[in-house]
Amino acid sequence: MKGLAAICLLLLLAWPAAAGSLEFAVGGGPTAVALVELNADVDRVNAIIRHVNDTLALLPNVEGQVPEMERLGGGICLEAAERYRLNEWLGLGGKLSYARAAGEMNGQYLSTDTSEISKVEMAVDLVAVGALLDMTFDFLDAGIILGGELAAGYYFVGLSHTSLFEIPLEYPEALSGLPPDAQTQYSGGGFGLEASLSVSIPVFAGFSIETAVAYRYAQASLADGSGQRPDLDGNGPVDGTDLSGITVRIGFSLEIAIPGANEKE
Ligand SMILES: [Ca+2]
Repeated sequence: MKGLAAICLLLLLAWPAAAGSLEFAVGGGPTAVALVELNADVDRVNAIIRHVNDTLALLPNVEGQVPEMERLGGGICLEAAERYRLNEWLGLGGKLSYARAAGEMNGQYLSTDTSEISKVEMAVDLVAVGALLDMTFDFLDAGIILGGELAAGYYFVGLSHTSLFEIPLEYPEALSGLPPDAQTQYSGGGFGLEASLSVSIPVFAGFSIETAVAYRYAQASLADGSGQRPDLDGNGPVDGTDLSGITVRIGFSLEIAIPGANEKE
């Protein structure tokens, strides 16, 4: 972090002397988000569902099976960047990114004697918005351009969690440790780093199509209005929210020469 800040400062000091242009870039694509601890909760929720399903399947007066919860982690990421091109090789700027990962499950059991319905539902929706400073560098121009990017900044995270676990009265024993009924919003965030490799294909002067693979390392901490951390399974709150993962993105960039600055090339 400190090293990157020092480099950014040096580049800023060099800024007035440099020839340049402005670059705008937008892109998007699939992203994987680790969410290790939340997924451990999801696994335990699924273990409870399997246990309840198996137990109720043996009872003649209860019908229905509840599906397992989707694991969290696959989603989409969108981003928009604006950079100052110091020269042909180096750009410096900032970007905003938006990533979302969600999972849900719902099902029900029917008690055939009483027509009572017991609902089991869960939905988790995570949105992360990153505000990052970034540095791009092109290291090979052979018609197509190979480049890289380093970025550092803060991710703002919102997580909504709804959960309902109704167990039919016919269930043979008292069932403890059920996921808590919830309708909770968590928010928070954390610092992160991103590194990517890209391939740009110039389409016409100043306009390129770019595809990139990026790795993000970020750890966020989340809490609800009363300071409670997320707990999907009722087995204790998670310590952190691991936003790390890989994004594959495709997009385009537009480069505009700044009037008065020396022409690039
Ligand atoms: Ca938990």
